[in-house]
Amino acid sequence: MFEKILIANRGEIALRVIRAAREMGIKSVAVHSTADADAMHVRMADEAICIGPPSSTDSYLNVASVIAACEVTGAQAIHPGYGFLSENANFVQALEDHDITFIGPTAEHIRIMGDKITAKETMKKLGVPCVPGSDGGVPDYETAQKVAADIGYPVIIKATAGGGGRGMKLAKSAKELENAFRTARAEGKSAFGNDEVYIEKYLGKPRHIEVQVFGDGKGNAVHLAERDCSLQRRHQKVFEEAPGPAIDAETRARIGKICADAVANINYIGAGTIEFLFEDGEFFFIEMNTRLQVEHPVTEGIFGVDLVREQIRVAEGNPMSFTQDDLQIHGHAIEVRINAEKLPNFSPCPGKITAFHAPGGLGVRMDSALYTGYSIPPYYDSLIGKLIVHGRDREEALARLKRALGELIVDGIDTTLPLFHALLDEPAVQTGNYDIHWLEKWLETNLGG
Ligand code: MV4
Repeated sequence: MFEKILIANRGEIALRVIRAAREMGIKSVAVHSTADADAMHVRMADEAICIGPPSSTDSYLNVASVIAACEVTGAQAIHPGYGFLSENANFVQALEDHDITFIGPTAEHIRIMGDKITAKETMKKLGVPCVPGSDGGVPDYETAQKVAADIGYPVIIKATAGGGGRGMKLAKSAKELENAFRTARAEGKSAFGNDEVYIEKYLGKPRHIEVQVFGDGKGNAVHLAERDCSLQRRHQKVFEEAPGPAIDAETRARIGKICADAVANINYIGAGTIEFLFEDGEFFFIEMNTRLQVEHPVTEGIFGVDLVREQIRVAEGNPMSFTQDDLQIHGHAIEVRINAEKLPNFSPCPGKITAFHAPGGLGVRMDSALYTGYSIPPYYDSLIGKLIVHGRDREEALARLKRALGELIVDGIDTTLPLFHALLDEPAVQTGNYDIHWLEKWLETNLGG
């Protein structure tokens, strides 16, 4: 059992991990940059240690500093949260060399899923349905022409080192292919130092459906249903819900089992998310995330489980505390991400919080590291809180969300709060009838941003 763990992160996710650790009787160590000396995670942890200057590269992303903090404080394990070092295979490998446990998957699994071609090949072999496309990398434009003609237009060219929407180019017809192919390559090269690309059939109006999986690293794994995260802007999710309004129980059980079996097969350990595009009743694998995700609370809401506690348990070598049969869905959960951004352009809006009040009451959870008097530093991402609601059904969850949004007070800065009041009045949001392009089209019509 761990006595002390270090959290290599900041903000609401650092609090999330500290809370789970405290409930388990585990001491927590916060790390922080000089810009975060007054941050809530520093106050809430049992110990805190400064690891560098404001820039993430020199602090939260600095492997040597994080490891040194672990050695100085005697923490036995590191929880990476999301972002920062959470999917960095070299970091995980370095921890092994220092006998520090990484609370997350192995370096090997992170590496496999980080390379999108290898991830897709692996998933295909494991029986997970994938988007039709090239078998592996496409070495040159001549091959690209053959592959694209074979699949049929439109096609999308993706950088193997990309992901999350980076390094993708659409070719609607053969005359757009050369430019798309060369641009995707160049972007892969400059952004990730890897110019390998692959080609897929382009799906025009899919939903983003992601299946939560969890493994014990010993060949046992479960799924915790899916989240619909289709409401995104520039590949940033803004509204997520579970279960997916377009997925019926039979479909859920079928894709869930495929995903759980796949990760059991590779002895996956910890939390993972298998991302799909879902169109016309069919699932197409696109990527796997080997971390706990921002939107994990909606899954926790409908299953009543603590995913961070489970991550810590399996990292200690314990079994998961539930089996697939123990996992039953109760009701519906929705999360909205509140950012320190000014509408209509979503421009970052750091500054001093003159008043903060979190909503409460039945079925309401607010994960935020804000407090009245706190100054949001300009160096990190703009997420300032996640409001998560749970109801007996989707309708109740929506009504609760509207009520809770009305209680939230964040004074002193601009936030994306007004966006959610407007979205909740939209029939498409009320009925769950949206795809991955709905939000951007809506923003264009309604905000002109
Ligand atoms: C696609 C696609 C259409 N067809 N792949 C964007 C993020 C990355 N995870 C995958 N992405 C896409 N891949 C094929 N074959 C459309 C997208 C996409 C998207 C996916 C999920 C959520 C929002 C999106 C917004 C634009 C494009």
